[in-house]
Amino acid sequence: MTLVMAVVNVTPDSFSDGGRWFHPDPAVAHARDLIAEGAQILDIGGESTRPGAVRPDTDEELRRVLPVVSALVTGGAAAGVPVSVDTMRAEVARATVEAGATMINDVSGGLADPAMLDTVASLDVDYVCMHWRGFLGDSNTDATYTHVTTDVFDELGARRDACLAAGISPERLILDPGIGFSKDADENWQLLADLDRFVTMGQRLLVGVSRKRFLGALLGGREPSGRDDATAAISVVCAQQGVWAVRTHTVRQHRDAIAVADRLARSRR
Ligand code: PMM
Repeated sequence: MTLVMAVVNVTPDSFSDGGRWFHPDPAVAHARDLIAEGAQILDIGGESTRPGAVRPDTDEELRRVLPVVSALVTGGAAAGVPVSVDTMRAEVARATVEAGATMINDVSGGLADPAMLDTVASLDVDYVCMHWRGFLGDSNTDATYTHVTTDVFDELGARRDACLAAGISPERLILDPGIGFSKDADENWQLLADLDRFVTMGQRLLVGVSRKRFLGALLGGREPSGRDDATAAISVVCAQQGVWAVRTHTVRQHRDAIAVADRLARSRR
């Protein structure tokens, strides 16, 4: 059954919940709430991927995420729920895995830090490799596609090969088409319509659409916090397509949506 990975952004500037959980204590309290709702993985992030966001330096990123990871794992607040860290930096990956994280979620698919793939291979933890064309808002980042699904499929396939060549085991590797990253609304919908192609790549698949801008556009410009029901509708689609996990800001409605999709699938069999 599709799992729910719940987002804990420890950033001052994330697009949908920026600043709310910036300090370790509220971030840990928020993580506890997400666990109480049924989160099956926690994803702790110290860097916003928002277009034009100023990157924290490595020390600042570590100051944000390490205390939260430690409180969750060593301090026991995660209550056994696996902790993932959303980072593009090998140094942050190493330090947080040493603090107990068991998954690294890299939105750059190893492209932002040349040391990332070797580091993850040596740490022997789960690794989310997302399709990425470059930093959002950077004029060098190419966001044009001939056919979005074919292009993302081919480029993600090349990153999968790079991960495997670096020694990351296929069982450890999770792929993500990177919805909303250098893709416009039509391209995001096309990728979601073609999820079955990504499932055939043979790796576990993660999809993150939670509260993203293309949902705001669909809903007449609604604010991020009003996009959770539409996100849950996509969780149903993901469950029906055999997606391994969805990355979301809330939990309960996604767990419920996935339970419905799963129950229906059992009656169809
Ligand atoms: N999206 C965001 C951040 N991290 N990680 C993965 N694997 N996939 C995503 O789609 C993804 C991600 C941006 O959303 P946020 O700022 O709300 O965390």
